[in-house]
Amino acid sequence: MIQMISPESLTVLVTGATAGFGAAVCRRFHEAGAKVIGTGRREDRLAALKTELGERCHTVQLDVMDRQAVFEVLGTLPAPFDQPNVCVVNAGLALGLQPAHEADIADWEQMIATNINGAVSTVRAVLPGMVARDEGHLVLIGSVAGDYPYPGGNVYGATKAFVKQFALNLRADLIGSNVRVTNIEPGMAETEFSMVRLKGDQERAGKVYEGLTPMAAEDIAETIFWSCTLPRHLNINRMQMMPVMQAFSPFAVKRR
Ligand code: NDP
Ligand code: 8X3
Repeated sequence: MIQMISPESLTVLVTGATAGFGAAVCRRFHEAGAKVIGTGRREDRLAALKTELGERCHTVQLDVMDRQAVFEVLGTLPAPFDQPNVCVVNAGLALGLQPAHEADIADWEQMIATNINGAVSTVRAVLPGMVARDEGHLVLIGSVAGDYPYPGGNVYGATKAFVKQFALNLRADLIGSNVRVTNIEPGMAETEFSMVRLKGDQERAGKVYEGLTPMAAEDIAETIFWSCTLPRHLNINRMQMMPVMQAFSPFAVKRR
């Protein structure tokens, strides 16, 4: 029988824990006995998570776009939360679906600041401790949008392509240590993602998932939980996930 890692031995730091995947990841690990650290910008959501999960949960407000805050907050976590051995680099967003020539450059900059700079800062802040302790697992949240182009995916997809290559390059650097790195690459999952992307337009956001069964945040959380509790000698490099009702299109060809 394979020897799974005991969840009680895990201290799981999650960025973007106030909604969607991040909140579900906190709940999944916590129910299995892990300690969790939930971060995000919305304080009321963090307070609710702390109330729900109690003693084995620490929450702290953190905007991952603020590099100094990332290093300060993650460098001063209180005991017994100060040595995370799992970090789920999840905070992220898509903004807009306009074609590149009509997109808002401020949206592009915010996606880059969050999905790329935020991920890079988070990893750089937690990684030295993991390497020094010779134990840890970085789980980055990429996307199928980092592999497959689609109309309106422009900068969002490019940020997730960065995340994928960053994760793979981290593996290359960390060979010889016991620090694992996994890039989880989901397709359509119903969270607040589309509400954020479509700037609060509930009707359009609802239509994204109309007539199909999308993945749920809990599906992603379960996969992350599984990869993080696998025996220590195993590393899931990349994991691409889609609902059964999503697949690929043929190339678009415009005829005149
Ligand atoms: P949600 O909108 O439900 O959650 C996003 C989370 O990210 C929130 O907790 C939000 O917290 C946090 N966040 C956003 N910006 C920042 C910031 N600057 N600093 C800190 N936290 C931030 O979306 P999902 O759960 O779906 O998305 C989670 C990740 O999964 C993202 O990286 C997304 O790109 C990716 N993804 C989502 C897919 C989907 O279909 N849902 C598919 C593939 C990937 P707050 O606003 O409180 O700061
Ligand atoms: C989000 C998944 O398919 O909406 O990363 O781009 S998709």
